Amino acid sequence: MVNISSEPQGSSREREIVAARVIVTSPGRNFVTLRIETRSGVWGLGDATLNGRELAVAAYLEQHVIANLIGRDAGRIEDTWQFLYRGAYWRRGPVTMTAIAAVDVALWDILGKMAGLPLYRLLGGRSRERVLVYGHASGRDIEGASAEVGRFIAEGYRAVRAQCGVPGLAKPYGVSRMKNAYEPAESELPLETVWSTPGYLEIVPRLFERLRADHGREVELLHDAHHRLTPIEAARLARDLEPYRLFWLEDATPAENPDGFELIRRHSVTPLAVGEVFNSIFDCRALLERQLIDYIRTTIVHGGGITHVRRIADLAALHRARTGFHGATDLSPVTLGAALHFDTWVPNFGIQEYMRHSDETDAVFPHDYTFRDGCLHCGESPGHGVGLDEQLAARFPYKPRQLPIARLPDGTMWDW
Ligand code: EZ4
Ligand code: CO
Repeated sequence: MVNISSEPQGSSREREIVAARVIVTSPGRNFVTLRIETRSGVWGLGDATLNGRELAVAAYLEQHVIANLIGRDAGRIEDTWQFLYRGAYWRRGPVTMTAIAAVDVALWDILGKMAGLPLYRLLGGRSRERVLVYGHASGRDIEGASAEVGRFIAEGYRAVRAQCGVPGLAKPYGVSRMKNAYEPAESELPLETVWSTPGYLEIVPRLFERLRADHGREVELLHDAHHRLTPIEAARLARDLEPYRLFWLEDATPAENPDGFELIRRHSVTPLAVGEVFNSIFDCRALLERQLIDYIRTTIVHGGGITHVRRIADLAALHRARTGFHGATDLSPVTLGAALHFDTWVPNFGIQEYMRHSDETDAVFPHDYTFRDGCLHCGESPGHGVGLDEQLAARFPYKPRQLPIARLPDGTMWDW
């Protein structure tokens, strides 16, 4: 064995993983966090939250992963990733890749703390001064949505996602009922919502026409169709939205079949974003290689961690696609912190989604990132800069919650 005790990041004995555990907490919504500890006492955190399926990932980690981590060198991040991915034989899938991501991010956090460096510096240093984010505005009607977009602009946002109610539909995706942020996983069993496409295709172009009239051309506007449209319907919407110059149209149609995006592309130049439900580079590959999308949304927590998502970002860069990480509130502050370091480094950054976490969530996960002038700024503390107050976390026990489902008016199961 080579003597590596003089390595700046501690000796291999100091880096040995001696403990790992899963913390489940629900400060307003459920979060699963993995905490890995080394012999030196340095510890790291990784997010393992998979909305509506949280305990599957917790069990995957507790029952099948943690015992494999004990005794390993925390500095061998790549080897640990390959061990968990290749070694398990059963590859990919949201549960597996979220569990791997939790380990990966916790190890990067440990590496940063041992090196005394913020994560973005480990990745290769700063590529930009700030991280452009977009917020979520919604309203029951066009009027309300436009007022809400105005409030975001007044708060300094330069990019806003806008959703509005559809006449005749009680609960369309993305429209909050109260003033508080939109939180879809709000019932123990899935809430049944009704979906109908024709009214939606009518109102969305009128919403954006109004938003441009009210708020001008400068603000970046985004929209999420949340997998509700068939490819030809998505093509129509993308074409109808062209005059309003969207930053992107998200999840225009389900992406299992990349040919759907080919069809949209043939008809429209509205930029397309997709990938928040992807979990590996293989989900992204055809869409990127065939230049069918402009922004890739696959994020650290569901895409196997930093080690894997940076490969996705590199593949995207080959095809001039940029990152636009998912950042809804079901991605914990640990993921947001790690994402902001990634966003600060990655050369082909596009935008970062940002839905503010609740005050309870922020208290349970103290962090050093800050919001200023429509942008987020990662902190300078070592690692990803997000902690966990376990005593406080224990005061918020897990609550079973599932995402809603959507059916057509005749009862046919549809994509939510
Ligand atoms: O529905 O994160 O762009 N953001 C979204 C989110 C997702 C939730 C699912 O867990 O589409 O609101
Ligand atoms: Co989305």
